[in-house]
Amino acid sequence: MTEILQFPDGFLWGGATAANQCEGAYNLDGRGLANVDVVPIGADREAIITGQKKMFSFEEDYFYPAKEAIDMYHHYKEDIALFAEMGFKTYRLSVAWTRIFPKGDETVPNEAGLAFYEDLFKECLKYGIQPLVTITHFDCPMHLIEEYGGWRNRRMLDFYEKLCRTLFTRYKGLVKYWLTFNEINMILHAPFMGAGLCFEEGENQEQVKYQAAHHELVASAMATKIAHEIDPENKVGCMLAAGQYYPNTAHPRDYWAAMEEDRKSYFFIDVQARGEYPNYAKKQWEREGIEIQMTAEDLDLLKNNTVDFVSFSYYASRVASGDPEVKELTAGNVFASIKNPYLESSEWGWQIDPLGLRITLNAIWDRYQKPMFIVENGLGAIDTPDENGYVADDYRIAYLESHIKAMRDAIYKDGVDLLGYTTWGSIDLVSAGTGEMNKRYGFIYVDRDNAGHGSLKRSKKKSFYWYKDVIASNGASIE
Ligand code: P53
Repeated sequence: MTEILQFPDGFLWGGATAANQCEGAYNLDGRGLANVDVVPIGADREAIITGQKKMFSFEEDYFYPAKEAIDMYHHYKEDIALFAEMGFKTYRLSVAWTRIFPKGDETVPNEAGLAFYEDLFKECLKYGIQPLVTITHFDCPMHLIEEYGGWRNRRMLDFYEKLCRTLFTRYKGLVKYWLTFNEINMILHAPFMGAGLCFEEGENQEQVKYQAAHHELVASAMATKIAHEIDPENKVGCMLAAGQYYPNTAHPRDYWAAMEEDRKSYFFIDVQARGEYPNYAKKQWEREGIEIQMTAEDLDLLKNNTVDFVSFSYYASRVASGDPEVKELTAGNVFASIKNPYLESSEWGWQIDPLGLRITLNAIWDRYQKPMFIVENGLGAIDTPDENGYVADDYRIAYLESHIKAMRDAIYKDGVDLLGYTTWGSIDLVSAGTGEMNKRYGFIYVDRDNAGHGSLKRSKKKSFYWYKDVIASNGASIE
């Protein structure tokens, strides 16, 4: 039997970005301040994004890369034209909440913000590019954090509902694919970035995180309901930072540890895709004395408004051990993982595992039987451009090629249902984890460094031409 090389008809190839990592223009046209603006590059970043160190405004001696980022706010026409040149079928982006509701609790939205995205979506559609919109990609208005404590507060449901209604109404007919919360499980690992949570001394942090998670889960179900009411054509997805855990050895306790780690993440999708809290979570809360305030209406909303598809990011698989003596962790990732001796690592210590993508696709498919969408995948690497800004990024091509093959195997050999694939950071942008600019993922190089110097000039890398062929051949150029 000859192998099929082409992806299914209508497969949505594209790329992904997030507002705070590329737009810049943090204070223009009425935009308010958000958590993602006040996270600096450098040694304190981790303590800040995890909610252990409080930084609610700009402080001296810090550099805040999101303020200007790659200034896509002023370059979006040029950037979308480059995406179109590669043949993108879809472009995943997020809206900045604070462009639309600068403080978060206003009753009337900021027209300048709404007009900006309307124009951006129309620019995409001009080229036949479907926008895939993340409603919140780690951003939360600072006012909602200072006044209400971020997602720990139930009132966030009203503010988020207002945002969603505004978006679904204004962009009806322009946007069909929506994601409610980027990497919703990030709330457990980087709670200030994930949900605007900063902890008080002596507070039960697990309790706060799971209460905030409940609010986000209900908000997500509510958004799904409203999206369907406003336009039955709308498709709403959840979004998980995925990457299956492997047991460190065949010892049963290691398998158990891997299962428990996976459940920490699948917990969220179990609720969003199946509509109910899983028993293992209820039991865990009971054991740990965690009490979540929830109403009967909340549970009804969750039950009756599950997502249309399951999207996720995949960069690496992970390893868990039940042996307290085993501690060698991989570097540079908010997800703690034991080092896997069978895998190569990126320059940031993320382990490269294309078969792990096939494994993850199968695990998610087996669990939910809902269409899936890979909305982030890619290699963060140091690029060295020549004098024309050209980068011969064969390492990136090799990474993406092996992952695309794994996807193809999952589709044709395993029968999973996959809607599309958007690579992360299709244009170089600021790293969420580290705030660096030189951790690059793009097909398009942007002249800017970690300290904010550079002309912001865009140039095409070798991978740009490679991806263009992939899309034009619907995957068949990869043998
Ligand atoms: P950066 C950690 C682990 C998995 C996904 O990450 C993560 C993170 C955060 O560091 O986040 C997603 O930029 C996220 C993007 C982010 C991308 O992965 O640290 O949705 O915003 O940029 C890559 O290399």
